[in-house]
Amino acid sequence: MTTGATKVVYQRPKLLKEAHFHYCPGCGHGIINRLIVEVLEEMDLQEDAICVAPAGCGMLLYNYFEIDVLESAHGRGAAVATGIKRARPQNLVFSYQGDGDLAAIGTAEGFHAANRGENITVIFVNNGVYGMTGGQMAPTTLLDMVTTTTPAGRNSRVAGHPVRICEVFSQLDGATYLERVAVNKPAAVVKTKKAIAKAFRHQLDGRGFSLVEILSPCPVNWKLGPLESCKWIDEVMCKQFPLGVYKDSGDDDASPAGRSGQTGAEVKSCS
Ligand SMILES: Cc1ncc(C[n+]2csc(CCOP(=O)(O)OP(=O)(O)O)c2C)c(N)n1
Ligand code: SF4
Ligand SMILES: [Mg+2]
Repeated sequence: MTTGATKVVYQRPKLLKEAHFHYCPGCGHGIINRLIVEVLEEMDLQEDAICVAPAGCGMLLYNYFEIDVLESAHGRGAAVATGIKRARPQNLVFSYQGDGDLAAIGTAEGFHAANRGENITVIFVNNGVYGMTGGQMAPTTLLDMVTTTTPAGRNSRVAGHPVRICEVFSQLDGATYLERVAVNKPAAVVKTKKAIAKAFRHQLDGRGFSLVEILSPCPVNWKLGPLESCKWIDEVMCKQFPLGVYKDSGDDDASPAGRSGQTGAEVKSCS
């Protein structure tokens, strides 16, 4: 759009309410929230989309999204989304979940929704910690990473290894689109938006379970500045969590037989 000599290249998405984000400076949640509503707006899904919000820093989504939002108990997002989608298959239903939410307390719900091939989308925000409750270790916390519950760094002998959700879920025949992206630099943000749009399209086409894992900075709990946090994702986090498409049923038949054997389609490093 052009107004006089001024070309408008960006404006606030209509589906983002006029509210101030409560997120800390440099947090990735705000970027991810904006991308989701941009995609919904561009796909004209305002009336059809239903979001299931988590317990975690993303819990106040109803303050920001101009769509229907339901709050779920901690970790139960994929189960709640399953119920809504089964009752209202005509709607686009997605859960928004942190790594504590999906990969710790909600492991069973997420894993089995993926295994059943529920036709829902999970937006999975991996910031390597329990952000909201003060930066405790999450299943995704890197080895040697200092958190409030691993003050000497995560030690695999007592605290296990970082859980890689895309890799784990890619073993499940019911999961048909899995991609890991990041929001630490402009090109990565563009890719993240494309991945969210692709996941929503996947659901609208009835192709089964889709999940977009997004590496997202939490500067406050990482004890890094916003810029350092973005660099840390590239230099450290991406080594443990390589970006890329882990599964994509593509044009294949979305029947269970057509869903299997598509793992590790296109896995890339960060840069
Ligand atoms: C049943 C239950 N157990 C524990 C909590 C406390 N709690 C709230 S959010 C949270 C962790 C959130 O971490 P994550 O899902 O990674 O989201 P983030 O804040 O990092 O985005 C926990 C343990 C809760 N709300 N409900
Ligand atoms: S604690 Fe971390 S995840 Fe939560 S709002 Fe602050 S920066 Fe974001
Ligand atoms: Mg987290």
